[in-house]
Amino acid sequence: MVTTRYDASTIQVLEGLEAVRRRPGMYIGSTDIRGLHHLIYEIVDNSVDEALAGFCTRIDVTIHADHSVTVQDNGRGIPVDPHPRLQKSALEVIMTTLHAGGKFGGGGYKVSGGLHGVGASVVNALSRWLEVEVRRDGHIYRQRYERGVPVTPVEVVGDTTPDEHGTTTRFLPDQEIFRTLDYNDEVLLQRFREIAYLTRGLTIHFLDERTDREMTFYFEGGIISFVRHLNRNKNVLQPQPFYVKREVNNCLVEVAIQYNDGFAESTHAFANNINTIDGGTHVTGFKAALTRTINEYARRNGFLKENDANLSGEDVREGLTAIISVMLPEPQFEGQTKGKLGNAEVAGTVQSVVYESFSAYLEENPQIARVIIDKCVTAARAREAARKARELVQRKGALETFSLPGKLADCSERDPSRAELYIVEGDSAGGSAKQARDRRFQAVLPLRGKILNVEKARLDRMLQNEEIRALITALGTSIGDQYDPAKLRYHRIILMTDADVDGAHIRTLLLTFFFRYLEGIIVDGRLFIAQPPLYRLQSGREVHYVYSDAERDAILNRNPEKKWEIQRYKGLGEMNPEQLWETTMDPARRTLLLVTIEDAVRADETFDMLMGSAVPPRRRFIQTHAKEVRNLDI
Ligand code: 28F
Repeated sequence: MVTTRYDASTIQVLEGLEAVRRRPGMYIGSTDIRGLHHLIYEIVDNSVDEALAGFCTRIDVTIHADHSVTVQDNGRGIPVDPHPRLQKSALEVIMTTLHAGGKFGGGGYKVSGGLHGVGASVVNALSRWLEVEVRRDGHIYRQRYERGVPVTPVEVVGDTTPDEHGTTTRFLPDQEIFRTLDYNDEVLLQRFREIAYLTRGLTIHFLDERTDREMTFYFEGGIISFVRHLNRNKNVLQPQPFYVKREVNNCLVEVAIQYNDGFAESTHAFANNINTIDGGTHVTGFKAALTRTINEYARRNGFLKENDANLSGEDVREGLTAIISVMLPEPQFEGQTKGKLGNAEVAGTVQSVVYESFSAYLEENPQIARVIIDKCVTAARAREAARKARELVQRKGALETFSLPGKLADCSERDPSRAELYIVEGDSAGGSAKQARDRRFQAVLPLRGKILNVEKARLDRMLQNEEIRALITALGTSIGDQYDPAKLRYHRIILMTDADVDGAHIRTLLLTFFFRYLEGIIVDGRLFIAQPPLYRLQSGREVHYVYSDAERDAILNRNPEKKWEIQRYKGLGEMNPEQLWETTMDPARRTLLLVTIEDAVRADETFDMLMGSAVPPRRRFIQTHAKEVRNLDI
């Protein structure tokens, strides 16, 4: 400790640091890569607070080769004046006292990082070393800490000019605490992009000196740009997104809405820049206002007759892309992952802001209102039709599992946890798979040609599609909100399609279908992709099945003297049942790719681009990525 006086505040500081280092998970959630990223988010959030207060326009984040991180902002600079009571610089107090420096009081909002603003002192305690440089009042001040303990006083190290101001913090996470110092650029960039969308006009620049990866985020349009980004591959119903920003009883409400002609809802909600993935009162208020506004407008303007039922929340959110962002001084987060906003008063605030502004928007833009209301009314009709179709189908019991589709070659195993279903593209490959399989625990369902493009078809039409009904019946769980995992007849579902463009296309369609209507199967880790071999190499009696060009070259280079017969497999149908079994279906020798939600989301986006109704990007994708499309690896 630098201070000579060993007073109460010094003891409090040491106890605080000790507590943080003893149980870091209490403060930053974990000490794996997520906790490592939280250190960066905490420091960045302090700069974001400066931006929200209106004093910072740029944040630079740099990852250095030595795994230390620098965050720099051009805000006012952390105050350095001596703390009246503690005889220490305000800077040292803020950097070494837990929960110090809370920026409330001045009417400003404090965004809190994923773990709700534990503050820079926690980062300091968990860093091998940390240095802060403050440019303000014409000077450059600096202080250095090691494991949170000051090892220098706050000292003037130079002069600065009035337009060179702000705070720079550089720190090296302590390897005694963190198992890995290997930051993940993608994850960090995703969070910085989100922050830039949520803080219009703020520039966030990222540089990873380990890879020279550099990226700048700046969105003049803020959350308007955010909804445009989410709709980038879709046909939108409004040329400009709807936007409102209003502060009501100390709660800042900001909402952007832009409908597209699809069926999926894509709403993202934030409270103090935290992505509230489990929703909360701000989302409840938003949904209530949207449903009420659209129903009232539809009735007032003759879209709904007297005795028509109200449009449901689901109807009014079909094709909706929306960003809800609220800022409040004392946010309460609930749930295991703290992803849900609990403040009760926010529901009413958001509801009134959205109801008043969106009603006015529809009144002022009758043509846009007509397009939106028409879509909601059509959705209600389709929902009604789907309900009737489902009842009709269920009355006939066709969707129930007792009448399985003819083409399903079922297995004898009755215990789902030991049974697996191969969904095979094309009847020839299907035939080959039926012969190759082990019928005790492997079922095969051949899917003829391109199953219906689920993106375009509404639920009712999809239910009538033969391929889809066969699949739903074979799985046994029903779909969407009727999905019941307990009825799943196979605990491993394996997509086996050709390695060519068509196969990749079918795989994308199937992944989209599972993602949209059977997400539980992906979340439970039960959806896989079979890996058929790309080549068969033979020299004399020696045979190799290889799964990549690299593997092929490795074998050829290892035996340059040998003469190889190389067969490239274009489709599953080129393999005889024995080969299909030993290379792709035998659990002892096959390779299966587990489908994760990220894969499904990527497939959904790729699918959307390839199959969505917005034409240009699809053409661009195929033209510019033509060679990859063959190996569209979803
Ligand atoms: C790289 C990390 O931490 N930037 C920060 C400021 C600016 C002020 C401030 C911070 C404690 C209780 C006020 C300056 N002048 N970047 C950062 N920039 N903290 S952290 O004040 C904290 C004080 O409230 C600041 C006038 N008011 C506030």
